[in-house]
Amino acid sequence: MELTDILYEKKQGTAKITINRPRVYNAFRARTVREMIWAFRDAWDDNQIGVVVLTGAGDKAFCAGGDQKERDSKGYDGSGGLAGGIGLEVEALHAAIRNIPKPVIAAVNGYAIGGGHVLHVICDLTIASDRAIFGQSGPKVGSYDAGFGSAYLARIVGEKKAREIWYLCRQYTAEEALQMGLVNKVVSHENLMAETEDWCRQILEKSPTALKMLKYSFNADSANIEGISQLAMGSLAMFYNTEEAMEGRNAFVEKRQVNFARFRK
Ligand code: S0N
Repeated sequence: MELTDILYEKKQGTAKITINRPRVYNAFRARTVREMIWAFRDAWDDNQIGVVVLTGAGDKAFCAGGDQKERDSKGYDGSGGLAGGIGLEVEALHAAIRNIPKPVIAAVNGYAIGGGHVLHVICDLTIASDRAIFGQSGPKVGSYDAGFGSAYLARIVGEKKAREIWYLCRQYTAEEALQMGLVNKVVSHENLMAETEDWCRQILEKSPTALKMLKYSFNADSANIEGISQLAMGSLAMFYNTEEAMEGRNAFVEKRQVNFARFRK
């Protein structure tokens, strides 16, 4: 597959996927998601690969979620409606990260916001730069991930904190994320990749079958969220086709204050 939106490299047992759209803080569009799915499947099939690293290009962002400039009332690729869903294959991407039988490490090098935050939440492990910033922004821009983005997040940080994260759309420092158990380790920005490589080395020394079975076991307990996610993405496709959702998206793109007051009925 020709790759325009991600970088993909394989070295000494590690596959590294870098979202490469730094001008939009590595926000993803339909093509970006398709390329990431392809890369995860390639790493899945490659017996030389024992661990996958997901990161973002540049030093500003890991990923800022769905590209709001590519989104309209018909979703992210104009296909819209029930058949086209939201126009992003995010459920397939989430499934690839969860189901690849190898550990996936998010190396968070900056903003992890919205759908970008959900990506690191789903990864097995997260190592954060001390400049990383975490948060959900869906209710600000007329969107939500009511599947893994909320239900699985609550398992990690607890119900109260997960509700705070989504309802207030605050941003959290790497240290705050560490305190709430949202990341495994915080390191200086300069050491992010060296630390991540060290974790990869330690993983690669371990039994691949044991790691695979452990991952399946961890996943089994939250597997029901996949069904919730289907409902969530189905409802999101319908929600995108409303004035309320477009108000959120338009306010972000037009760089103005959002006004949802008229939708409180
Ligand atoms: C990341 C933020 C907080 C950074 O703020 P800052 O430092 O003030 O920089 P900006 O000037 O805002 O941004 C720099 C440039 O990057 C562009 N940009 C940033 N994010 C996006 C984006 N998501 N889409 C398109 N462009 C983006 C800016 O426009 C700017 O470029 P210029 O100067 O040329 O205009 C801040 O940028 C921010 O809040 N970004 C938006 C984050 C966001 O709302 N993401 C989507 C959130 N959606 C959800 O949470 C929905 C749930 C979900 O997870 C999901 C589920 C399924 C499918 C999709 C999604 C999804 O993520 O939408």
